[in-house]
Amino acid sequence: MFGIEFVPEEPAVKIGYLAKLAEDVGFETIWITDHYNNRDVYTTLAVASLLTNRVRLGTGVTNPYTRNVAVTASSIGAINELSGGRAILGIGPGDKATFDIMGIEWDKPLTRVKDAVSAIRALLARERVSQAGMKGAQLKFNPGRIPIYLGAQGPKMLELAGAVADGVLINASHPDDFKFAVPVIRKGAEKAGRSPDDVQICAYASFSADKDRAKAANAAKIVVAFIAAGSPENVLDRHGIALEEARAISGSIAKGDFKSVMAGVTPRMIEAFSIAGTPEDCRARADELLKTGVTQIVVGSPIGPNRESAIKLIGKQIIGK
Ligand code: F42
Repeated sequence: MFGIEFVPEEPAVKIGYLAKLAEDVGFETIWITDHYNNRDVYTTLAVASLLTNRVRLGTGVTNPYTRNVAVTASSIGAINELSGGRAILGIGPGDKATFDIMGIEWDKPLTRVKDAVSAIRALLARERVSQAGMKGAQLKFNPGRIPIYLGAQGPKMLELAGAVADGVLINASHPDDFKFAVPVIRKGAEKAGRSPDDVQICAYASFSADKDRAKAANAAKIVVAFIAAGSPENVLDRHGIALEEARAISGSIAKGDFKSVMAGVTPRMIEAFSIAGTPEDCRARADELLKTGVTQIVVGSPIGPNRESAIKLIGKQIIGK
């Protein structure tokens, strides 16, 4: 099964148009990212809801710091109503760098996400909620059933996802990352007395497809550079990437020297941190991921050197195969 990520860096109507295109070519879920400096995630989901008929639509992912959880329950409930029951709530600890700029303290992210999921589930069930700092909050409308997915990377967050979520969105593209993550999620589910098969596992991957392999790889470079620069040492080790190579890219990003950033991205980094290549290459990688226990491949930025033709190409030659 395939999903696709859109970043609301463009007007909601444009994303809605792309969401419809993605639906028409066979994608099953549309995920919209949430960062305060882009367009609002729920406005974008509302437009995408009205322009599509079948796809599921999710926040990919929101967080409990920039939005009060009662407001989140109300917002995703409204999207569920508008879309005829197609909403999914994706929630994670959020992006520390943007919180620092907003003056928001990132205290106890694991605990915060755990409490948020529990409170949102109760709110969506129309209970009166006195947890996660609330004092008797209750929705005045019936939002319907909404699955909750966690955005997770670290082992404790992955285990929590296994214990409490309907699914997990993992920012990774390589089978080795899932060989690590899937057993942790399954252990979390088993410890909580759930069936591990009840947790959907989504590879939220940097993806770039084109008939020309070199063009596809080149389009992925800038996204891969940021992933390499932000990866912890154990993840770099897992993929045989030297810490100095990744640090050199971070240094070039900090200086705004994008020529050096691009020059610093190695073929091994592209292999580790993206699914990039011809439709056949991408399909082969998708099949490898599905074998590790992944249930959904989320096609993330850049999608391809030319986004619209890449969406059509992926529909025809990757999803359709
Ligand atoms: N972030 C956004 O802000 N917007 C997005 O649109 C977005 C999309 C997205 C999609 C998929 C995905 O996987 C991640 C995405 N993210 C997005 C990033 C996400 O919000 C997180 O930043 C990212 O997933 C990293 O989170 P993590 O799973 O690595 O969790 C962090 C908090 C971590 O350090 N986890 C540790 C772990 O092992 O899992 C545990 C830390 C811990 O235990 N902390 C204790 C606690 O109680 O929280 C406190 C410890 C202490 O000493 O205080």
